[in-house]
Amino acid sequence: MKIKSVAAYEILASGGYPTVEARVELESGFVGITSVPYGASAGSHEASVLMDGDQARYNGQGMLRVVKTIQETIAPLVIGLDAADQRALDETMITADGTPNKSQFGGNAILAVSLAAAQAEAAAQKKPFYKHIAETFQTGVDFSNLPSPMVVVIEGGKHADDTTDLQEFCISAVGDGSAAEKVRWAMEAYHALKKVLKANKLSTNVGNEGAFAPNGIPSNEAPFQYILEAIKNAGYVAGKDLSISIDAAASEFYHDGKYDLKVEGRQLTAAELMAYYESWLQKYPIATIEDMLAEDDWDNWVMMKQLADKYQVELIGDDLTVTNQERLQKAIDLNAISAILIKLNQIGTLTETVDCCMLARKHGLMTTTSHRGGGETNDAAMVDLAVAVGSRFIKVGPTRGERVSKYNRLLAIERELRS
Ligand code: 2PG
Ligand code: MG
Repeated sequence: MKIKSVAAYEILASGGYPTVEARVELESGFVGITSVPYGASAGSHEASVLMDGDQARYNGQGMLRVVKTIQETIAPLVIGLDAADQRALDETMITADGTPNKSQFGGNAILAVSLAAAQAEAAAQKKPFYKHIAETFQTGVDFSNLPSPMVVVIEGGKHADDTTDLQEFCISAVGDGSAAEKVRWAMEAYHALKKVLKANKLSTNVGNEGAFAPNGIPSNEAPFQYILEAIKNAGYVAGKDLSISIDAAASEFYHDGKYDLKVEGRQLTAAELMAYYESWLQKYPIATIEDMLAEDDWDNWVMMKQLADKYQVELIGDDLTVTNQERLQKAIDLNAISAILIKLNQIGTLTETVDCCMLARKHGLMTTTSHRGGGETNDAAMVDLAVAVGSRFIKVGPTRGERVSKYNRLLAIERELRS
């Protein structure tokens, strides 16, 4: 079905700053509407998130330029194209942009149109979005295993003030059960965690992603104890039903060759940091670890992978790999990761995102599809993507509308598939 019109709007994202929404209408009258998120601790190799830079509006973070690019430059390129040929549509935009990181149009502009066109085509074909993605790219996923929740429960780093240097501590459902049951287990443990934090005289205010961001936490290790206690208090078995996942987002505390753990007043070399991590791997039921080292510290990533293998923990690349097939291929060649975080806006088109997931799958790497910490919207396309490519987990915060919309989408997909 041919694209008839493309419109774009400046809307608000969860952080109170703008993002962009695109609306694509097909000649048949079917419509797709999508908004795109962006990161707070974005990797430097990600597709560009173009902002206006006009300090008179939204501290320079307006989206009027992106809206204009979509309406005046991208729309004429794609109007008349067949929305069923997603690959050709995305390639048209990539080629016209012509830069390695989509900085001409903005990755946010291109992704908004890419996803809105895909949603319009799914509507035209009267298919749920995950099925449309799976069929368009022949992912071969049969939906018998839906992604499990990886719920961010404590956040620090760039997502909150005066708390852990590590960015995220998550509760991941690893036991057998339906998606609805797993969401419930993880959320019950999250609520139990509130009591544990209070008992330890820590604040239960929340950070960017709706997870607890306890000020004055004594160390980067303390959350493990609190989470273990919470899992137990909620009536679950750590390591069997629920496990711990962490995302260090280590690029954010890497300065001049050292890893600066402010909360502990220590500056560590990569080797010292990995020895510290190993003490955690020995003690705690950890399922996955992410971005434990900086985004270009490749040699140490290789060492970290050996450590992860020793303790049978999945090592996820995020800022390292940025949903980019070239960086993923390098990580595979070096044996630097066993898993990859997937974020649509890191690369900027649906086609490249699915291709990256398929490359990971071909090499036996699991995928975890993720929300963003800077600005999210209620758009839940990331969940349909996760289902379509067979991601093991979706990583999303536990509270606030733009986070629970993702879990609610997962529940809706499960209801539809199992009814
Ligand atoms: C991450 C993400 C999501 P941000 O590092 O995995 O939690 O954070 O979107 O800020 O990059
Ligand atoms: Mg990360």
